[in-house]
Amino acid sequence: MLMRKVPGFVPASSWGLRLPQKFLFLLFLSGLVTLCFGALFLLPHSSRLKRLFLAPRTKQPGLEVVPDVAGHPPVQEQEPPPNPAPAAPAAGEDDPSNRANQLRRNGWPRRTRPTRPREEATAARGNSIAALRPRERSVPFSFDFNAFQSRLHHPVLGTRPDESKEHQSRVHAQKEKIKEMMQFAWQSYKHYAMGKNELRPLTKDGYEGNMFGGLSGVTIIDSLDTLYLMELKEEFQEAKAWVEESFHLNVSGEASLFEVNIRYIGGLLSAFYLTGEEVFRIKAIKLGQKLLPAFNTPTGIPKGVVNFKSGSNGSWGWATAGSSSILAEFGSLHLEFLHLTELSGDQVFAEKVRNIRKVLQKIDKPFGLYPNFLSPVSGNWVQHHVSVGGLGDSFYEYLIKSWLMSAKTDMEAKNMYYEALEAIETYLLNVSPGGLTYIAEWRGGILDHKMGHLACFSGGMIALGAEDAKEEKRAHYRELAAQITKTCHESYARSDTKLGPEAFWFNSGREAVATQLSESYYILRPEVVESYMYLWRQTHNPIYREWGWEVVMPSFPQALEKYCRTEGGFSGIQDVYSSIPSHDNKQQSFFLAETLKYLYLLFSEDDVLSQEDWVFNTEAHPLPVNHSDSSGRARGRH
Ligand code: DMJ
Repeated sequence: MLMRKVPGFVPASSWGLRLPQKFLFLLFLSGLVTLCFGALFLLPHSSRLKRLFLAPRTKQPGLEVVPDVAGHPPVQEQEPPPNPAPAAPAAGEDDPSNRANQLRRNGWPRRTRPTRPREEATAARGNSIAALRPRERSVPFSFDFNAFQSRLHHPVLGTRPDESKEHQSRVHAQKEKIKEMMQFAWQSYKHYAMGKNELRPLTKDGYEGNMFGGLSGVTIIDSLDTLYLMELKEEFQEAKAWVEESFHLNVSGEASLFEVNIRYIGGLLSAFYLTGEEVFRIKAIKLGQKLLPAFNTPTGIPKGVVNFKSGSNGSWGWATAGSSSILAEFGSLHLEFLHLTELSGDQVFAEKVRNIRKVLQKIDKPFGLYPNFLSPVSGNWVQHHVSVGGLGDSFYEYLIKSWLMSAKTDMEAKNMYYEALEAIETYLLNVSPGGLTYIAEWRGGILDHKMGHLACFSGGMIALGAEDAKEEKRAHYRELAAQITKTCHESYARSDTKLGPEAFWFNSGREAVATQLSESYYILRPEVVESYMYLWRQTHNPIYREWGWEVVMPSFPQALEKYCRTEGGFSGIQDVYSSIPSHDNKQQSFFLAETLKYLYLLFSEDDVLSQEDWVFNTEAHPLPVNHSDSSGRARGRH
């Protein structure tokens, strides 16, 4: 059909549009498309959309952190952490005077001075500060180290004994042996792995692991105070030089809040309190600041993983499918964070951990027990699994130590500790048919009759807290501490190597032994000798020194010296019931921080790192008690 041209008439398109209309429509459409793309890329919080539209979901390798040392199960693949939500304001956050009062009430009065210029603070102490990178130097606050030292009741390393007599004593030889082991562990690490996180003694190299967000040298930081304590001066200087020159904080990986806190921050704080070297104080504070994004949750209960680059946080995939924070992790920050506030003048650290307490105080506790999994979003328990071993352990430890570190003024911590202990005794404590006392694990009312190696610290903890319990409970707690420690000793004594398994059971006629190979390994853990040390200091019963020596090398060499010492350093073993050692090729940093330190202290006088002046964090780093009196009695060497 012929279409007649009519003037002024524009043929209609198939949609019935004329040309100008079509043009306008296309203009509108292209504007819309541009707007949508702009929104996709520019609007905040668009990462989920981007992921959804632009790429298939990929694995986040960095989030697969395996905190094997804390006895946690292996980590599953993680969801990327959600965008940080604002932290709930801590009590009195908006009112500074309120804040100071709260701190005082919690037994931690501020002894801070007005902010001084950086140069002055720098001049105040040594040359170490010069080695810091410019960005790491800016902590505008100083701490009066001399005043702190004068408040100690004992010289840090004790009163020097009469050397002529001391040298002949057996105890002196035992101490020297442990010192030699430390020297060997340090030299091996230095030789094969200096600067790496830990040593692999069989392959004679180092490895970084994936718990520390790209931070290096955890063995060095963990060793500083042990080297200082043992007066290994040259080695201490090597470690310090590394911290000054090579310990960089500008890293950008994903880290475990708990592990960085107990090992790095704890190690640096102790090194500062022992030496007064500014480099340790400043690096501890800077690192503390890097951990703060973990607390950006609706409740202020921190998540377990912090991303140093983006400042986002996340939970462990294995912790109830990524929905929980772990009691032992968020419950083991209090000691270090109070000291970060003390040394920085910045209240933020203390406020974060006070808020954790507040949440825990408010929440209902099943039968007075604290389950191991808590949602940082809702502030509710996620699962009713209770344990004094892995996942729960150092939460209880930090309650009694907060009380002690506050010079016995933090009543809240004291009450929480004794109430928790009472509930543990009622629901978890058991005695085996063979008469061994143990603390079982509780799953919503059902008991697993097993104790982990990690739970063996509890003998020492209960001994440490016995003195401040109600009068009528003191003797009972002392006895309980002794019984639990005896059980843990049995778990060592019943193995071929005289070293204890990772977990041991009390069922089907078996007592204090592992029931499968997967629980039979020993990774140089400290908890059993830690308890020997506390029990020795409380009772002076020689059995604890005997048991401690059995771990090193009893009459015929066994245990650490025979089974764990290799040409390239100390190694864990796969099976404590086999006298042909199969090594795991790891010299854990806590072996130098804790196991060797507690052994050394077991054979030292009580005034060496005296319990009157110091508490040990859960990685055995000594932190000072907050003596508020200025009438220090410390004399002699420091
Ligand atoms: C250490 O890192 C700490 O003692 C922590 O509290 C638990 N586990 C290891 C040692 O076994």
